[in-house]
Amino acid sequence: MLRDKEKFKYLFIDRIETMYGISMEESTDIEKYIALSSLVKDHIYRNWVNTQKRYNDADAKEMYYFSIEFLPGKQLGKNLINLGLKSICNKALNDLDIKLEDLEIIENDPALGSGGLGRLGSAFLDSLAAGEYPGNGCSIRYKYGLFKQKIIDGEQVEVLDNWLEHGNVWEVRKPNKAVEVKFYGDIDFEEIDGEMKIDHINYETVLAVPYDMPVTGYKNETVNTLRLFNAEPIEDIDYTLLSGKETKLALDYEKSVKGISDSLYPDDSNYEGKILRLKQQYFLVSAGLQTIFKRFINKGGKVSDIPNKLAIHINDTHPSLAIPELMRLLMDENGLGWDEAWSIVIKTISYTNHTILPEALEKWNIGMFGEVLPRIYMIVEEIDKRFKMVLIEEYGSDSSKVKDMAILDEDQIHMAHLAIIGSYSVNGVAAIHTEILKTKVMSNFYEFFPEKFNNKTNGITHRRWLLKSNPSLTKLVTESIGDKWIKNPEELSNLMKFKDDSSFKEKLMKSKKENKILLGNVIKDKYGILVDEESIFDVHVKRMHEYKRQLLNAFNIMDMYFRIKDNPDLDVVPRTFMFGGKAAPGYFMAKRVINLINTMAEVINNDKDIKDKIKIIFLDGYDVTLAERIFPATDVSEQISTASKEASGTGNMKFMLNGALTIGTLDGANIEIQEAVGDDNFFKFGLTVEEVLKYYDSGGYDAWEVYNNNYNLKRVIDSLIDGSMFGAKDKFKVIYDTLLHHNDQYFVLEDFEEYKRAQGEVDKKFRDKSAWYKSSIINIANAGKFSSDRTIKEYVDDIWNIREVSK
Ligand code: 26W
Repeated sequence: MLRDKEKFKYLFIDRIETMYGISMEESTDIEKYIALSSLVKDHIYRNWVNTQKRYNDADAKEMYYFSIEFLPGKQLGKNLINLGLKSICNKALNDLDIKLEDLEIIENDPALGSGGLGRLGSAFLDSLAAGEYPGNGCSIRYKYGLFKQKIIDGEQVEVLDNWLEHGNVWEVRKPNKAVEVKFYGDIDFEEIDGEMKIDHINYETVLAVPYDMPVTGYKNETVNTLRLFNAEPIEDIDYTLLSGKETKLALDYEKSVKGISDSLYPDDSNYEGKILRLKQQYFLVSAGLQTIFKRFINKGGKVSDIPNKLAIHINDTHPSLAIPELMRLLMDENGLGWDEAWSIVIKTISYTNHTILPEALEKWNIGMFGEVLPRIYMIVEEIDKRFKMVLIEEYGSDSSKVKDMAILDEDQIHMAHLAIIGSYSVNGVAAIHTEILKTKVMSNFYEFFPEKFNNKTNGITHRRWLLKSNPSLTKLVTESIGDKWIKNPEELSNLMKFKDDSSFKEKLMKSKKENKILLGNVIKDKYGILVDEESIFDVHVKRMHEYKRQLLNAFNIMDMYFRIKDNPDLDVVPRTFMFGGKAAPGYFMAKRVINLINTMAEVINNDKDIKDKIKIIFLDGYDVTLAERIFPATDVSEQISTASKEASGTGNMKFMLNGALTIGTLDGANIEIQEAVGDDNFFKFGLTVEEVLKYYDSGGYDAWEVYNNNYNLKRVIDSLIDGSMFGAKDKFKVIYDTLLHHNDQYFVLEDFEEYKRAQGEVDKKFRDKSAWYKSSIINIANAGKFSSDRTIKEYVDDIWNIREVSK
């Protein structure tokens, strides 16, 4: 149908006419975008129905990936590529004087996530569909995504992200699949012919209405589902019939219900025990499991067969209430006994941990939890009681392990403990991270459940981060090694034969330059700043957090600035330093660092003595779509977290795939990237994980000492308060104090000199284009193993035990 240009043009024009009753010429870009997407959607929906049918016919085991966040990015471009319709669509629209990218801009990024965890979930769904695996996503249809970031007077300002302003053409509402989720109320016990009957009464009901989005596979006819739940009142309320008091009650009810799927919590590393967040988590798991259960039973599934037919994965602890909720469904709604139910749960649910930051680990207050979720609390209490019995059996009642591994301790519910106890698999997201879980953070659990712990190093979908977002490099790679790499990314290793090929290097340099010019145009249009594409594009984009050390990067730039002020003829390769990333609205220090970077940019970008040797840009509103512009244009990828703090990182993999060289600590997946490309092709520096953990365990780090023994560093730190750079005294005193008076928790001062050395090596190597692009080729060639296709294959084989179901 759509594979013929003339047919495509006819159907597109016809769709605008039939959708809006206007001619194509009269239509706006929004109407053109919606018409085009709805045309593509029809194609997808047919495959969607057939895929479901295929899974049913094959009686396939299906996996459901529960995540409080997903970051899918724009869908039109990706779907056109996956359907193999991109070029025909381009040609058809060109004939009609329409530029596809002008329509793609219309689509809003579904910003239903805050960072790495959400984006990883979306990469996994893409790789599951590409692999023809029956794997689906489950989350919340937030009305407002993660806030939009504006920088005003150098400060972050949060703006509501109304991503549904044009609706969401890709979703389909399924009211007939809606289910009820119960909050509050009381639990009633009733003895009926010897059986203890549990009854939940006086509860508040919220209707969970699914909105399904198709997840297309690459050039196969597989279409999986991302199900997003919307919270709605149980029935429409006719206020005209209500008294004053009733009206107030009804208004409160409606408000509290709608609030559940209103907006995503913007914090990505700091747990806040907010009731609404707890209601969101239970809303997600109860709605998700109820709809999955109903479908399973309707298909004739036997409850006892659930572990063989369903795999439920929880993306961090945020959906870990799936464990007690599945127990409730099995016992209260399917009449199973505790042991039978438990044996099903611990063979069905698996868990991934994404962070070791203590402040990110969820611990709900027992009082609040019990009030909001009375029945679930009873079940959690019983799980805790029974596990304590097992531990006492094993270690004796006075063992500290009993308390250390408890789910309920003091007045808190330790969600990570519940997740580990209730899952058959517990994985970290990079080799070093999993080691730290085993030896440090969860060592008691590893000793008790060694068989559950495994590593699954993260990955990225190369289809979005190369094929879609870097067409010039894609063309060069495919011309050189064919296009098998798209379905099998390890094929990229065939590029190694070009690492000393000067004509290939020429072409790669040309592609990089093209992408740098494209990004330069975006920066000129948006900020009016001219960037030199011959300069080193040195990029630091990720959430703002002290452990990610945007501050260390800033200090090195300030030092460079002072050294050029000392000696304006200082021979440095011009650098364009780019920063991007949102700070959680309540994260004061992260916001100070955003302000520092913007204030530095103001001073340095306009300082004549610097003669454009340094340019600093803070790219506001960092999201998936902006990232697609940035990675292809980057020379240096900043992965400089304090060793042991970054569980994996995934931006590091996207930069590598686009031929950027990494300057980084041996932290998270940086270690595996460095192992893959070798010392010569990775600028490593800084304390190792062992050294950092030793300092944390046995102290011995004195920030003042480092400060006092390093003139350049001292000058930089002093400029935070002495006005030498920012005029005003004490402009960044809070940063100064945190480093010196709170002993620099993230070792920014300790790693400064090493980082500076590594940046010196970057400068030196960049001058030798042949050497630089040899390393660039080696990075691209070794990026295949960091595809989420490899990661998903490991999850599928080692954890979920699902099989591909191809046409
Ligand atoms: C309770 C608040 C909260 C919200 C989100 C705490 C923690 C999170 C996420 C787990 C934070 C996150 O996104 N972690 C990142 O996950 C990526 C995917 O595995 C990793 O690559 C990053 O290293 C990790 O920081």
